[in-house]
Amino acid sequence: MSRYEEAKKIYAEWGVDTEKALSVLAEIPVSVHCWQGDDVLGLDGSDSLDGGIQTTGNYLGKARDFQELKEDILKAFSLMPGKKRLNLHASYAVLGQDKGKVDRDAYEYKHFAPWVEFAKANGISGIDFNPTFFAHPKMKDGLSLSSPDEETRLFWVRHGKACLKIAAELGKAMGSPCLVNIWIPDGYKDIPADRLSPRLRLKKSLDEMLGDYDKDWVIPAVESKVFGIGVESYTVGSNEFYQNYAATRGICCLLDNGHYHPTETVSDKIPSLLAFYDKVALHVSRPVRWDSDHVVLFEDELKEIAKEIVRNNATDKVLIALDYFDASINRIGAWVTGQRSLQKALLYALLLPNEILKELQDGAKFGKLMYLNEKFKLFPLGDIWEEYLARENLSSDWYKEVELYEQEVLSKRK
Ligand code: RNT
Ligand code: ZN
Repeated sequence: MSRYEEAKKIYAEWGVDTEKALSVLAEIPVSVHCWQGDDVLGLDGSDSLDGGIQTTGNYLGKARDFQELKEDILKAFSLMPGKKRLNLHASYAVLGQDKGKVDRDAYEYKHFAPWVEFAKANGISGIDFNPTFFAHPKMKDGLSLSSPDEETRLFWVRHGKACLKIAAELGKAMGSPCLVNIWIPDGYKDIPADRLSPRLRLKKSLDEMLGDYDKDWVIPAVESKVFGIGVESYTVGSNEFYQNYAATRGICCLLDNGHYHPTETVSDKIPSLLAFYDKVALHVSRPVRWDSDHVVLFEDELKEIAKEIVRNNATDKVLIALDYFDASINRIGAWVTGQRSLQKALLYALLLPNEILKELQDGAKFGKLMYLNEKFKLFPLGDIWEEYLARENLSSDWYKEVELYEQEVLSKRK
């Protein structure tokens, strides 16, 4: 009997259907961020990052243009199992002749059509989109949508509107609604004299931006944050601000698991929001002591996040995206490791006897619940994972491909 067949029997004894788990896993879309390939620089002219987010490291082979980024995405995607969407930032506009002439408030669908062509040609199942409110000269004193300077604020409102229009086209072209995630870095390094006015301006800006968008093809979301480097004392787009905004405007919250106080967990926030919202969006990241955006690993909190998605039958309600960027190791390897970690966590959750575990909780059999949870940690997940990879024409020996690509392609980028 193969290792898979043996493992299948072990799980079946607890009523867990491994075949079902494998087929469900293969269909859960994961939106893979384009920005791991070039340290979040984008293609529209910025040469450094700001807004309290940082990449550290100087590993060879960063993608320097559209062509290289596409090549790298293809290489990374070829090593990732499961259904993939592509997550783009507005700063990845392919401007061509318009470079230096057209600013972010005037970007159009045509600047992203080449990405659609690329996505369609390569079996990518959808595109998601993010306005880029950072690393740009029109950020004034670190502020965008909350700026007290009306010209600045309106520039960024126009950028947001342009992005929502582009997103509608992206959604239609891909035949799948486009999640538009709004994150702004706006905040203050030190104790503010006025915490309310910036939030009122942000609220007004969002209302102006979201006044008219294509409800069939666009899913707007707002991403809160507790603090960023250089903006430690105050963040305009806080958790309370955005949750209330989303609830009153009928849009979606996006939870990034690097954006809360260290003992708060996004796994616990998912069911809290599912009690009120049809959809919840995620940025899966790995914060190490702060919102460091380390490569996602198969860790406990990731498993808890996956459990909340799977056991609440929310695989079509929770819109999963990845958000990490490491410039200190091979970027393709980083990309693949993070995406595979998430897939492993989803598989782990799909292979739990969730009904039995719930019954134990309801019957207050907490000792047995603990015993079973611990028992399942050592079940033969690895054998089911190998089978999943084999069915996706992949294997767990993938790093040699990364080494070869580094040798043949990345190391030649000087
Ligand atoms: C920043 C947010 C945001 C960005 C990306 C690049 O803290 O997490 O989602 O990481 O938009
Ligand atoms: Zn994020």
